[in-house]
Amino acid sequence: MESKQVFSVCGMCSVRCPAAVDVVDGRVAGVFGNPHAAGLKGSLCARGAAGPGLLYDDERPQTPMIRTGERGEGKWRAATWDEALDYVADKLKAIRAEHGPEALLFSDRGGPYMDLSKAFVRGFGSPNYCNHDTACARNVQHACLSVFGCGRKELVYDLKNARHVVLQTRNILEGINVKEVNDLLDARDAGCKLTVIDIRANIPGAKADHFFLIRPGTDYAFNLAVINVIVTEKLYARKFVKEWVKDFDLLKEFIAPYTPEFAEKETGANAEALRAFVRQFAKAAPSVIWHPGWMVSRYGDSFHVCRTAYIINALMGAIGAKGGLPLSCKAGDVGRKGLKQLVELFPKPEAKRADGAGWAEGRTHFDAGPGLVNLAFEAIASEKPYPIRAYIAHRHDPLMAFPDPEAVKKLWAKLELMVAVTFTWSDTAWFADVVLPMSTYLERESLVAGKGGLKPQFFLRQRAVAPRFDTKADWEIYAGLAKRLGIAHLAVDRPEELWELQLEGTGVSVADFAAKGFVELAAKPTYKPLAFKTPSGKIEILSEKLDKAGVPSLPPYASPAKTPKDRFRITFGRCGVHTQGHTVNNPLLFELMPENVLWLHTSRAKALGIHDKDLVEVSSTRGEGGRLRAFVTDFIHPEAVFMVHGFGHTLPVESRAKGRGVSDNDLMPDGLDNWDKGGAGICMQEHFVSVRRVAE
Ligand SMILES: Nc1nc2c(c(=O)[nH]1)N[C@H]1C(S)=C(S)[C@@H](COP(=O)(O)OP(=O)(O)OC[C@H]3O[C@@H](n4cnc5c(=O)[nH]c(N)nc54)[C@H](O)[C@@H]3O)O[C@H]1N2
Ligand SMILES: Nc1nc2c(c(=O)[nH]1)N[C@H]1C(S)=C(S)[C@@H](COP(=O)(O)OP(=O)(O)OC[C@H]3O[C@@H](n4cnc5c(=O)[nH]c(N)nc54)[C@H](O)[C@@H]3O)O[C@H]1N2
Ligand code: SF4
Ligand SMILES: [Mo]
Repeated sequence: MESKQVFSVCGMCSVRCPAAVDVVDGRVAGVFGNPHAAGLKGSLCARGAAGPGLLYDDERPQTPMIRTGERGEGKWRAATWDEALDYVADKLKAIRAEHGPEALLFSDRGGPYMDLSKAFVRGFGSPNYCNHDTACARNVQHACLSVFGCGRKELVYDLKNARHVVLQTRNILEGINVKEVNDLLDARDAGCKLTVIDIRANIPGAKADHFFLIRPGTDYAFNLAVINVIVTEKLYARKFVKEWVKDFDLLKEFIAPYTPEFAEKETGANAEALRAFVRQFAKAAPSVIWHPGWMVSRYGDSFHVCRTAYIINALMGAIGAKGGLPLSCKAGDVGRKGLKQLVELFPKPEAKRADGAGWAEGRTHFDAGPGLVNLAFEAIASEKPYPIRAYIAHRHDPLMAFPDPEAVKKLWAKLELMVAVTFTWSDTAWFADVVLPMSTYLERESLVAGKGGLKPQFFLRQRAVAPRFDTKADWEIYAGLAKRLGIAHLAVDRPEELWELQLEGTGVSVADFAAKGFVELAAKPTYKPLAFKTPSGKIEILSEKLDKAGVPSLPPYASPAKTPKDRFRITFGRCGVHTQGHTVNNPLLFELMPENVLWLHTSRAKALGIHDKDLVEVSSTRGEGGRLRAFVTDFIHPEAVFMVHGFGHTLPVESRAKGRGVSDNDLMPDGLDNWDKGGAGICMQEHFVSVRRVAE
């Protein structure tokens, strides 16, 4: 028996926890937390442990596939890699010759390895690199940029040292990041208080000191009332505010009408309970964290909910504080040199972004880096500002991640080439012209990645086992295309060529990763001194950039649309044992949770004659929807129904997931058109559904 341990990086969700893989006789025997990564305590989450379920599942694309029938019809022929890469490269060349390189759109899930995708797109000559984030955290990102002048990941959640944590639209024990969960639980053991604001009792809510079950869509009213209490009772960090917060007097004036009594009418949260909570919260300052949220593509004012969350942190003096939100350090902040960015090996493309991010009217305040992919889809259809004819979806499933998949397909109609690079089947891969199957993370190595934080580091994923099928690593796929398209630097034969390029001048060599799988760039945590990249160099409550784009920095509160009497507002979230839609067919995780259920309030269920576990039909205003079991509970707001996202699969190649549960995306007709002009997130919870009991 031959056994070894290989350092990898978990690939079961985008968090990318450091992993260690036990390999026995060439088979993966188990996947664990990297024992050298302190925050993990040796463990991954259930999904991380289910990695072998992905690796040893035969129901994933095993070889390149080229479509033979209509798009989405499911008729394929297997192809060799040479054939498939030639096919894609030839089409790309023809499209580039006719329409210019900007006719390529590329969307990426994002994460620590995006430098490779970005470099490929720029090497091809296109400005149209996008990530998935308008369906996730764009509102948080843009809120952070507007208040502090930096991206959301440049602020660390120092949960381990926190004294009071507030989770608003943040299901930290199910929307998991293992280190964050461990840090929060350690802080709780040391007496840290926890407050949860949600529309239902999620798992953190069940463990909280203060739990506010509020009316869906009223978080902005809640936060304005919190600021009102902080200001009127002078609970803010006076010295910090004086030194760092610009426009405090205007904020003071603005929040005057938004008393806790006002908020109680909107949110349903008891005014005195809110006051008591805010007083306790302020006592723990500056070691407090008001989490600005993660998946907040929910409402027309979610951007402002995130902005007020950040403003509350600033008023508490938590920005930069231990146990609050200290500034993340990069290599340069601890006297080291950062990784060489592959994308910077190529010149910046001449054409402007097709989605208008950063330049078009009303879009000047948006971060041009990863753009706005749904608006790029609109550009495919409108051909404005120019035609887009090729689309590569890399590790991205827009047909499961955006509302109204049929509407998304229509926007894609003018594409002459559509490619999916993926390791499982997905609705998007099924609709593509070419599927390029990527090896699972256990069968591939990846670029060196950098991670900021209090102790910045570089980490490296090694291949644990050989690919089971005819699949390739991402660097191999893009090297294959780069060779055919004449993109220098990426046309490599070995991963070491890229690693050495990335590590040049950093003082770190590939061999340095052998000991632990990562290399720490600093021995101790560094709490960086404050500095903000806003125009004033301060924390800005009023943003000139927003103003110029016609977005008010402090809009008056507007009550959410009334839920029609016989309908419910659709709400959704995660569960601990699945990642989005792509683990439902994983045999191990499917066994733990094969389908989703529909949460609805006892009083509403009674009126509809629905009992717990009854089969019900949920339908959108346009009539789409499906059937699932009811979960009748007192612990959800009566106006809402809730379901876990990612179910309702229909593909014949996913025998387990097929036909189980309902997809929330199908309940959001024309949902792509409704996006937040301030933060660019899609407003996915601005839809109403009806529910009825059906016969078994
Ligand atoms: N209605 C509704 N829509 C939502 C959400 C919701 O809750 N409700 N959640 C939103 C959120 S928070 C997000 S982040 C998005 C997520 O949606 P997406 O951005 O599409 O991301 P994933 O579902 O994580 O992965 C997409 C595809 O990439 C494949 N994949 C995963 N990992 C890898 C990899 O390492 N390599 C390769 N090549 N392929 C990989 C998966 O098999 C899957 O098919 O959806 C958003 N959309
Ligand atoms: N297990 C697991 N972990 C994951 C993921 C996964 O798929 N599975 N995905 C990862 C990704 S990509 C992301 S973005 C994060 C997501 O992490 P989170 O954003 O924390 O997760 P969610 O469960 O989508 O939503 C958080 C909470 O918002 C609540 N909510 C809904 N509407 C409202 C409202 O109007 N007001 C308030 N206050 N609350 C509301 C929901 O009930 C839910 O409890 O998780 C990451 N980690
Ligand atoms: S949170 Fe879980 S699934 Fe995500 S990377 Fe970490 S261990 Fe893997
Ligand atoms: Mo997300």
